[in-house]
Amino acid sequence: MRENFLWGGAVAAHQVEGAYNTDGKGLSAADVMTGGSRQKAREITDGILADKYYPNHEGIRFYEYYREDIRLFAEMGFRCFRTSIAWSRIFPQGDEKTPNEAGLQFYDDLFDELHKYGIEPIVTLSHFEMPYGLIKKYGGWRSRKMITFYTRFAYTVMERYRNKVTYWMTFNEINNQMIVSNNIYAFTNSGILFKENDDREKVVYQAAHYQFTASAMTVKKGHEINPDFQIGCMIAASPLYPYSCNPKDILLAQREDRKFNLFFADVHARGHYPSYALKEWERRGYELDITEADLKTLAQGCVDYIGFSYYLSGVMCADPSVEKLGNDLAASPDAVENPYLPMTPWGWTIDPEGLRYVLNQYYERYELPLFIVENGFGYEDAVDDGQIHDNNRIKYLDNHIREMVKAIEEDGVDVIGYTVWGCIDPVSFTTGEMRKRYGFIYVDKMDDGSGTYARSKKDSFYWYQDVIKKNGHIF
Ligand code: BGP
Repeated sequence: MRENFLWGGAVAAHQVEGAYNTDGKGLSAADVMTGGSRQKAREITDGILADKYYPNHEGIRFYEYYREDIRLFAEMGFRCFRTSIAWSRIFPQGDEKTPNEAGLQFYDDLFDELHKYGIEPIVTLSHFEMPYGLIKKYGGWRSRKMITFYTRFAYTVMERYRNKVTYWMTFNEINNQMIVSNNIYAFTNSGILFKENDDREKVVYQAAHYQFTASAMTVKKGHEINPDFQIGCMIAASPLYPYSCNPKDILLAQREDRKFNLFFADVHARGHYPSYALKEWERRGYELDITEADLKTLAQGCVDYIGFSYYLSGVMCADPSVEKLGNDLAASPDAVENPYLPMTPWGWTIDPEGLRYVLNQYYERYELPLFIVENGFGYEDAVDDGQIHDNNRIKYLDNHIREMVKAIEEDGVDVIGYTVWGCIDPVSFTTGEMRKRYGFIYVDKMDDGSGTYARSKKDSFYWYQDVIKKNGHIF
């Protein structure tokens, strides 16, 4: 383990801050998404409708409570805290020329508060919360103009916080949008609402190309602003296993793993398109808007590290007689259930060894430092006489940390840090619920927005404090 291993927690601005229209903030993609559940998908509405409930508008009022919350993070011994900068606080509509000073000031105060306790801020630039104005006016990342707006935002905040933030990530879970079976991922990643005649994958590849270009420009400029900056990508790493030793399953799993996971890391890490993707586009007759200048830019902006989230794994099966999952989580239409793994009540497989697997897979492929910037257990906690005994969460995290330590100490993988997702209960991204809780800190807010917003420590709070104290050697 690195001595200065970055133990901490992670959230995103839109899932915690609230204050959705305070101090000049504009609407973001997350502000037009209603509450939902595992059974009922969140709706994306055309602006804000009076009769709908939007859970991100209040978040958990972190905008108001952040000092108190950071004090609790410090008590756990956090060495870092990952959040995002809400783009729409800085450029409320997205296409302004000058930033909103009140928005910039908020993050100055937030980062200062973290540094007061020696907590390193880890910043995601775009985490599912692009300005809604850019979606309405330009169709989001369908438009090349987004490169200009995004880089203006990125350069502004990198200049402003050049001495306060070292670790950056350009786009959260950029590969999610490859799941085109519904609109939520393309909308949250790229502000794209699919039209009836869209070839959805083509639309997504085009948007991703503009994002890769913007990301590479950001990496390059970031290193000019401060050569110490560490700028990474952020991938939702969900390994896809073959269902059997039938070579058809092996090849299918390889193909789908590339498409849904590795393609995105390949471009960020290597600075060019992999041959398998170029062939795929050729076969499909895709002529994307990719210029020579863009390709040069990609080559000049390779990331310093690979940040990734890890929650679950999937299984690919080529045999048509085996029943397919056919749900949104499955990503690929050929995904089937894994008979060896349990699932959370939200249908996410629990696979600690998969974490060791992806750590090895990514390290071997890129030979770059890795940063596990999300891993966590979404579960409905019971409050028992003011106490929250979240043993399931402790078990989940414990098992994952053990596998990470094995990857580091037995396999030689270089890992920078580990931040637990939703270290304080956030609004769930996929469902908009509060009941799907992740935190070490409980927030008294319910799915309908009721509650006092009071914070209390769960049993996992003390457990994680001990993990950090022992630098992960908990066994
Ligand atoms: C990732 C996102 C986070 C987050 C997490 C858990 O996809 O980066 O924003 O919320 O997953 O997902 P959920 O909140 O839907 O349980």
